[in-house]
Amino acid sequence: MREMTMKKAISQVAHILAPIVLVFSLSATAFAAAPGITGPTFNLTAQQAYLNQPDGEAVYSWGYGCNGTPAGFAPTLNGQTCPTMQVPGPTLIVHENAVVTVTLLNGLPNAAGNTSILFPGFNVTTTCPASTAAGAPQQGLLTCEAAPGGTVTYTFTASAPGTHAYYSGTQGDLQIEMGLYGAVIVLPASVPANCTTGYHAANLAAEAHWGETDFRLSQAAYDHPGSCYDREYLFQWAEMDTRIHRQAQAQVAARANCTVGSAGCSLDVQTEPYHPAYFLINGRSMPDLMDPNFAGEYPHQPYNGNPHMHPGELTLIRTIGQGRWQHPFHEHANHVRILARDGNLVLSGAIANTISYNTPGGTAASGPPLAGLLMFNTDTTPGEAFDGIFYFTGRGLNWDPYGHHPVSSTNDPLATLPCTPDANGYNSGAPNAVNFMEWCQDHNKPVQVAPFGDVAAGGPATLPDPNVLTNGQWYGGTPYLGPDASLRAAMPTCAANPYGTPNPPSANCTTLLPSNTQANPASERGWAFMWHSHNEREITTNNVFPGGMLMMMLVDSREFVIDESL
Ligand SMILES: [Cu+2]
Repeated sequence: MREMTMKKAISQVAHILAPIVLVFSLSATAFAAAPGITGPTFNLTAQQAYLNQPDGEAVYSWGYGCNGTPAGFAPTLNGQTCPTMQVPGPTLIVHENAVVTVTLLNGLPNAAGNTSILFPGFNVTTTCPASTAAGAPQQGLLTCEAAPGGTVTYTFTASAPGTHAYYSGTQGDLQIEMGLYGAVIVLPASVPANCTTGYHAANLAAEAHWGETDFRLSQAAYDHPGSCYDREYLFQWAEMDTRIHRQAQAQVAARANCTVGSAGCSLDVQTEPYHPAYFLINGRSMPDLMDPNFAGEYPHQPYNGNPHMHPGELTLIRTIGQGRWQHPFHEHANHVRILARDGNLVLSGAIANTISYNTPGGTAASGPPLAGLLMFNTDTTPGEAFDGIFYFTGRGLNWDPYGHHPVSSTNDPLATLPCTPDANGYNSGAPNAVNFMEWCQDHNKPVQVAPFGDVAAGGPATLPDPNVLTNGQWYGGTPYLGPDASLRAAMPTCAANPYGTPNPPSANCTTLLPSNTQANPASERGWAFMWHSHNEREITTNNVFPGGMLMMMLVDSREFVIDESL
């Protein structure tokens, strides 16, 4: 009963919000990638600025940014910048064994006091700066600190590849909450040979055929044959309690330009009880996170959350819990195989334990086998990172995702594409085809029941009339992938099977448009899946649904070019 009421309330809110959501989502098509700056020398600054939220709020925050132009950006994306303050901080991209130097300038207001950075998992060396004349201590509880206006330098060797967090080591309950956190990505020194064989080779051939650019930072996440990947994204999860931010803002204003070290030149912000109102992925809330990387509307929130992938691509999901709460991150469409936690590969037995096995990319390898869990829900844990491998092929749907059918028709030439199963059952030998990596066992199985299906027994489902699917751009759309998807999704209003020769779809024969969550290109015929927090409270923005930790993942059929530079 209570649940019913709650659902009703949510659906009413959703109805009221629908026009607003539509306005927000009519932005340019956005893609994601895992953008960052390259080292191994980084000059960062900690500064204050305002973070934009979809309800119109601009929340006073602190963040790390670039102190000067960085050595480089990776990958190359449109409009890339490194502002003096951003949340999350710039992603620091380095190679294994590099000697990394990070110099931090404390550009926070004087009243905010000292600040610092921790690099958990690395052996950091640092020489604490001499105390300032004002007497501010430079040796904090956890690491050397920079006084307001001062700098501190940290040096460490990027001893092992993987995804790591960095964050403030000073007054963490306040400074991390205010936004002082970011990611370090360490790329392996060498790439395992099998990353360019098997399915990875076929994916590269498909990419070349369709003219797609490779936006990966590497071809493997680790020095391990089971860690090759075809695409990658980084997601940093955190939440914000605006009462803390407002207190900090008011106290900073009241003590503007106070003398460092003098009595009263400090903050006394209450960080408990904790009641976050904003739930962020990469510093943005839904739907803002689906706008492009480096979008001008978010000068201090440059990183987005809008993953795309093609069927069969092994997608590396780098995730860090940067907030104070654990968040149940659920990736719809498939489970996630955990590869590593905090840069530690999850292996079975000793490193020396060597067996022969097949990698997720379909190639033979030998070495210590991976032992990570296959997870329905991948919790983010505060301060902890995980790397996982996700892929989607449509296997097990029990219908043909491309709408192929056994009745050949000149009206629908793509409907006769072949599907030749490899040893694993996929159409992997056809990198030039729209249905590359189709799961052949479901080939030619239409989704619709007779008379609209093409098999005598009908398909597994009857499609609804499109007239009932009027939820703006937030509707499921055609059940088919590919350039011909809307043509294939003929509705029960059709007088006859539109693909029965020789009739083309008639005027009575309404078809479903593709599944879209934004004003995506007309050529995009993908499926959208929600990737979100499974805590309903966290898919709100300041208590209004939908918002918060909610992004859309798009599976785009192979002919659609995923351009992550946009
Ligand atoms: Cu879910």
